[in-house]
Amino acid sequence: MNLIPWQDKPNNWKDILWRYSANPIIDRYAIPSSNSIFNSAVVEYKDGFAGVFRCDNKAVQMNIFAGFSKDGIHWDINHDPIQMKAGNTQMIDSDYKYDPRVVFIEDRYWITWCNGYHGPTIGIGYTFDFKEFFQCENAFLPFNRNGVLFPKKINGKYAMLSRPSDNGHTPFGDIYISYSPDMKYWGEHRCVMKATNFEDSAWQCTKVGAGPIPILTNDGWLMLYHGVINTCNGFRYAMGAAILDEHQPDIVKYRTQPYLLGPSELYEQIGDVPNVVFPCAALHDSEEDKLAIYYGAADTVVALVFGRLSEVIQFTKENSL
Ligand code: BMA
Repeated sequence: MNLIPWQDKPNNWKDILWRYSANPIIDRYAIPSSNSIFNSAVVEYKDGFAGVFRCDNKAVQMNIFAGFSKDGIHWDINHDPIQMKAGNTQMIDSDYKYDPRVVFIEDRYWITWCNGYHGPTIGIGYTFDFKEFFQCENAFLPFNRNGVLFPKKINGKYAMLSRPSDNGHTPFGDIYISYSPDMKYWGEHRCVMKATNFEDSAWQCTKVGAGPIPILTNDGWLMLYHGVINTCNGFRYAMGAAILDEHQPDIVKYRTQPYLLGPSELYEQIGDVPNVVFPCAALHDSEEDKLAIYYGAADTVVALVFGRLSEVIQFTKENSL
């Protein structure tokens, strides 16, 4: 167990989550080619951390890059994008790659991302060492985004959340779950959670999408997710939490009516796409009751926010829709 990034809650702090005081942790120009680095995923790796980063270049082409860190805060991101080799199929086209998630299951690190194959769908790959990467079959038909694997099999099958979408800036979006015996063929698609009615909880009334890898707790799977409202100035992305049944995760036990994190700092409100917080990864330490969430801010930089796992769960139960 590595020491995950951490800062204590500031005195007199009222919210459930508190931001890292030196946010953002990754600058938009952190590698020579980048226009922006955001919506990225990290995991514990060896005696430190590894990650897969979304770096859009200055032609604003989207791709994913491997990176390493000793403390989870200061990152060395490779200057060249990940080159995939053929995994469980022949090489398939990938016009672009973005919004990665990473999870260790059984013997390797699995990566999902939004893969450009006649429009966005969910790409899957794996690595053992963050040096050599293998690309597998796409999980779904286009169009789909926000593919997020569970960290272990459920009822003997791999499980993945996703959000069917359109080819543009989708004005709708609900979270589904699908199962696979082998990481190649996906089925048993079930609806998990829909966007809300405007009157009930407006910040998540346009679309919702899964964020970090779900975390198993005594109450079920903690699923952090983004919710979107369409305002007169465009979409606004905030983060909420839901708790899904451990054995049948299409059952939503609780779901926050208020958001847990909304775009309110300048680096969240100003950037290439204003008013976006977009979580893609979380590190946790159950014994120490610590949670560190990585999120893209304004589609420009990566930032970090902390919380107590127990407080997030209690808040989710007490403020449920
Ligand atoms: C979504 C994706 C995300 C992005 C968000 C806000 O459709 O493109 O990568 O953060 O829009 O622009």
